[in-house]
Amino acid sequence: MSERTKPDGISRRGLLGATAGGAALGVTGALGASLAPSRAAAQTSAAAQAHVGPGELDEYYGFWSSGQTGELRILGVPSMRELMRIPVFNTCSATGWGITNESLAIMNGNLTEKTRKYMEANGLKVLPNGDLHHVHMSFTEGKYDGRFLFMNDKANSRVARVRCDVMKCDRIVQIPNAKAIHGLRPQKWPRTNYVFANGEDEAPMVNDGQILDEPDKYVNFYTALNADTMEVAWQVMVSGNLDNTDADYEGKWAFSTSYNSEMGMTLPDMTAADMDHVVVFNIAEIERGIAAGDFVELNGVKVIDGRKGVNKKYTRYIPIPNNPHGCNMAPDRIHLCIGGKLSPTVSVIDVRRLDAYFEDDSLDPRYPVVAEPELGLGPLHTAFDGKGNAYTTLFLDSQIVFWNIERAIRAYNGENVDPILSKTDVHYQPGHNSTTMGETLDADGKYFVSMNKFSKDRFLNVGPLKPENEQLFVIDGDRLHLVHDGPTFAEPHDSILVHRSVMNPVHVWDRNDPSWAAARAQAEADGVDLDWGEDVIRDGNKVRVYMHSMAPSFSLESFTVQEGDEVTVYVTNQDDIEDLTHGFCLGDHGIAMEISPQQTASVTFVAAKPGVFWYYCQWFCHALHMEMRGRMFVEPRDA
Ligand code: CUK
Ligand code: CUA
Ligand code: CA
Repeated sequence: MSERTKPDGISRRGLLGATAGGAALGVTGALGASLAPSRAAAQTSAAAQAHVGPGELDEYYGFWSSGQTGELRILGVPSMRELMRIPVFNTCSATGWGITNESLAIMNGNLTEKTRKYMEANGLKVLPNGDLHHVHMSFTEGKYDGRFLFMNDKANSRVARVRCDVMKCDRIVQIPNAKAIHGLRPQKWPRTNYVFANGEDEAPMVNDGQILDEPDKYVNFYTALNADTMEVAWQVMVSGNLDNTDADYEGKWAFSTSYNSEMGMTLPDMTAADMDHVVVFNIAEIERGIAAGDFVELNGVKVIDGRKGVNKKYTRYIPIPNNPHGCNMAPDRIHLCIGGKLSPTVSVIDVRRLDAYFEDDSLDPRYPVVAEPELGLGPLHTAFDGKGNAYTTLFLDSQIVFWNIERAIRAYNGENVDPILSKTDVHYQPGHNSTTMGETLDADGKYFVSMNKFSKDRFLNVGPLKPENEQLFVIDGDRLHLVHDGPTFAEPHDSILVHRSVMNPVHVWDRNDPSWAAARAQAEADGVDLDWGEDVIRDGNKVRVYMHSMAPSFSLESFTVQEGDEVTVYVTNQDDIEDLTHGFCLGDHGIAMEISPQQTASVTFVAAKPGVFWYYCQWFCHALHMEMRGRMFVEPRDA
């Protein structure tokens, strides 16, 4: 959209946006009233720049975490149109995620033994919830490489991966030892070999009930996963808890904020100290330590002791005020920005000072801190424009503060310069923010998104539960022009904005895709053609039903099983036309699934109810979509 100016695209909506934006911007900055007309003009042209007409394609993919909904969402930016929802830690009625055998294998394939036992005791086929806070893409040499997206589940201590070729989750891993995986980042350099994941909740190292209310025996774990195999590579035991994490642009360091260095168990205790810390992890030293056997094995994971003062080769603790939160590496490759949260400051760490910091014990504990500008109340997360500037969300002030890193360093060194370039009101209480390509070396400073926790009066009232609000701005020098307010259901937590040139998803499935390898192996064992077969195979009280679909029919218009049989239905969609998805929904059985072009999906259930049950296609596919159905006959056992 950038190269395009569209005077004809200026709509009533654009002009209304200009009015609202003008009002929002009018509150702050040293801009006199005389500038108002030119500001309105800039706002109008920003609205035109961000306008994406019907049928036009967006310039950026926005990958959105959904917080407690547990899914990943894809938005088009700048239109902010929601393009897709990818179920990950949730279950999904439309796609069958959490219902199909293929999804259950992914969701349940890497759970801890304890969780398995818990699920069994509670009759759970799947953990039904997740809390997906952070989504980030795989990197090659500091740039998005379009291979994978990685995301966390704070609720059940999991990490998931989504394949960018098909936009489906292919791996979910529950992390042993660590509790409440919160911060998550892929390694940026030389490529994403590791995915780093923070455990937020403190618990005994061996959490088997022998130790309960003895917080002095609690620990926390920093986890590195092998991004290719999604196996846990190693963990580091740390002092204090862990909140957010990021990695540098050299592959040398990873960082974590901790708001509970106190190891407090109550709010007053967690906020007692003026200083908490950022943990710096020395990746090469940790790898050397693992190789040299300096670890304990805990639940199958090699754990290095990186607690404060134990082995200063592995970790260092930089004192930071005060319950720090956001952890964001700038694309200048040098500066790490830590949001102070209870402190009005952002602490800037110069990663070039870390080698000396690790080597020389006599250095001041705060030696790597090179700036600490006071920016406003409740600084949480920082995004970057690739031009040396930073945008920090101020939760309590409901503002975005735009500031310059170099000026902040000069001010820290005693010069009389103000690092703050502007402040912009947002509505209301922003948590994360993101800029186009902003967490990569390709940061382009075009668009800015503020993800706000409250919408209050911003939309029609929908009852006591309100949507949250995300706002899109065009970046124009030191100004942000508001061009879009968009309500979101729980919750616009975090996002990354990826230029569309990075992405190249397929249009239909490849029949050789590994997603249904188990179905293919079973079909081969049954002597059935998975692609085109229509067979009912009886194997004791197990029945396997194979069929394919071509609009507008299933190749089996009926099949018969007996009451109590364990039935598996395999459906292969033989349509290969783009966008011709079929579904399989079995009435009164809680079974539904998506079968996209050239895909195979399967589902297993016990036919516990004798009678006639219709199955039907649940994705609209054809003029005779309603007629795309068939019957399952369940014969009574004693008949
Ligand atoms: S944390 Cu929520 S606003 Cu989970 Cu990314 Cu900062
Ligand atoms: Cu097939 Cu609807
Ligand atoms: Ca604290």
